[in-house]
Amino acid sequence: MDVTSIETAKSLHPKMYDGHIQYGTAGFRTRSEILDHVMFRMGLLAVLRSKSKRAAIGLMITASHNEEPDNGVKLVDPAGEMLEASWEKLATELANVEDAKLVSTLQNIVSTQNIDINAPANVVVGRDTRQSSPRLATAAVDGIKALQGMVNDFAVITTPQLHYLVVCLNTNESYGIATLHGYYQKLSNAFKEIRGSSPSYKNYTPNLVLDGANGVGAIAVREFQKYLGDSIQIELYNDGSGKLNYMCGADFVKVQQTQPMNVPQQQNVRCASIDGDADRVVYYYTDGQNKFHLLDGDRIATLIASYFKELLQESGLDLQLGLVQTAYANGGSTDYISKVLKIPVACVPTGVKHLHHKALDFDIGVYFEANGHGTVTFKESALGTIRSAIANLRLSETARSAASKLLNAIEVINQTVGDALSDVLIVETILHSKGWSLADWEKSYTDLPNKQLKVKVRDRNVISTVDAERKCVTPAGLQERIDTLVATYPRGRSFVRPSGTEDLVRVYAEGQSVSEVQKLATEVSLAVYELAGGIGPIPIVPN
Ligand code: 16G
Ligand code: MG
Repeated sequence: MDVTSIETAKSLHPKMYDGHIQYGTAGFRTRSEILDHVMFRMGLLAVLRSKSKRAAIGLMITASHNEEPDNGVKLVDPAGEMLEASWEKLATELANVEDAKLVSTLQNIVSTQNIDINAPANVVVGRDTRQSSPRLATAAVDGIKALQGMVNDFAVITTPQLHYLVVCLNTNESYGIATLHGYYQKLSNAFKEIRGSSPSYKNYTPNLVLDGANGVGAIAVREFQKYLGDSIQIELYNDGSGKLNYMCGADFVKVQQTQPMNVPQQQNVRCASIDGDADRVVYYYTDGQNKFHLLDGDRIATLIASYFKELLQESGLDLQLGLVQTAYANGGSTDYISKVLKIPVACVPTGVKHLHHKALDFDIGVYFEANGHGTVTFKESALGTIRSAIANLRLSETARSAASKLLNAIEVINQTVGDALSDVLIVETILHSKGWSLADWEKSYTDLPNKQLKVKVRDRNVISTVDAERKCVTPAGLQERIDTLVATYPRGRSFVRPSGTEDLVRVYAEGQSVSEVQKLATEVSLAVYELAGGIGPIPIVPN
């Protein structure tokens, strides 16, 4: 290890912040002004991870849907997955040690992880459009170079594009070409292939209003449109000229259940919102009575799963299809999946890594968080089975054509991580093939009214949960209180969990009517406030 080069670079990125910061569900995420030394150190850690895995590692600078002054960083493992949990601990340790202990901490990681320090390292760097991102990218690059890693800087890209690039580089490009051109081309070619020459069909029209959250996704959408040609026309709002994530974007629309700023309110027009780093998407429309209708991640999951189920049936392929959700999934969707679609459904804790991991258990695993983050994973063996079916001339024309459609749909999907733009293309593909408007799609099941609240407490870690976050075990007595409250509401359900991205506790409630849900959410929030050390104003609906 070249200690002099680390010491020199370190002097440019001294630790100026005394508080403790933690690598959470989506990496480090906090106010951008305290992140310089963290970025530098994550550059160093990415090199060690790359050496240890003998593969390219991704480093993405973004705070996703957070407000513009925040920023963050996450590392992406070789197969496009989130950083392995044991390394999250190393990341937290490295980010918090005093400058004087930086080198010894690195040396410790090298020895405990058996890293060959002379192995090559390749770090793929990307960043979002935040003002602080170029400065923080420089800090990360300084870290990578201080440990003699190779920097593959793609500058401003979406988070899912970074995941895609990492996977391409680590699979000798068998997954796709490791350039942005390769990304756009792979997805758009497959999309156009399935769509064929008739973009309109029954109630489906090839026009989409898209809210780009004033983020990096807006840049990618403009680029995408060039590749998509006439197959679909995307009308872009919040295209980057306004304030990032401010009253717009997928998170705003999902939580507020309302139209984002600047998107014209027109009746029965198909709209979608993506988030600040383009890894989430939700759909919505306003009906003839000016009522707002949200089609969130649960809806997208059921749409995709039902489409795949149909294609599997038509092609006669015996592949196991499964769906993965979190506690936030609407009870209406879970009932529909298990009782109507009859597809196995699993529930895991919040955070993409949990969903992704579970999805890999199935031949075809559809996973989505209600907030619109999700994708589909396919086992290599399943792809082989589908390819053989296409080539098997003894199968009927219908079966082979269904298998082909399945393969094309797979090509449209960015399997490496939830990707708002790829998700838009797959949703558009399915709506087109069914000839559906959003109202047609919405008919499949009814969402139960639901409400989310936030409660500020002294220490959110006093709340601990089990059963995929659906039950809390501490503080004592809280779960009993929740159970008693929930029991008084027909179809009532509620759970609480400490946020992984903000210093607060989240409360979720659902039930049969809006007024009941608001009451339940407020009552549960008060119970948290009382039993988990609430501070600040007492939470009540609306949040
Ligand atoms: C992060 C997660 C997202 C999760 C959210 C929950 C990733 C890449 N992102 O954004 O999946 O829904 O955190 O936030 O894992 P919360 O813990 O603050 O509710
Ligand atoms: Mg995001």
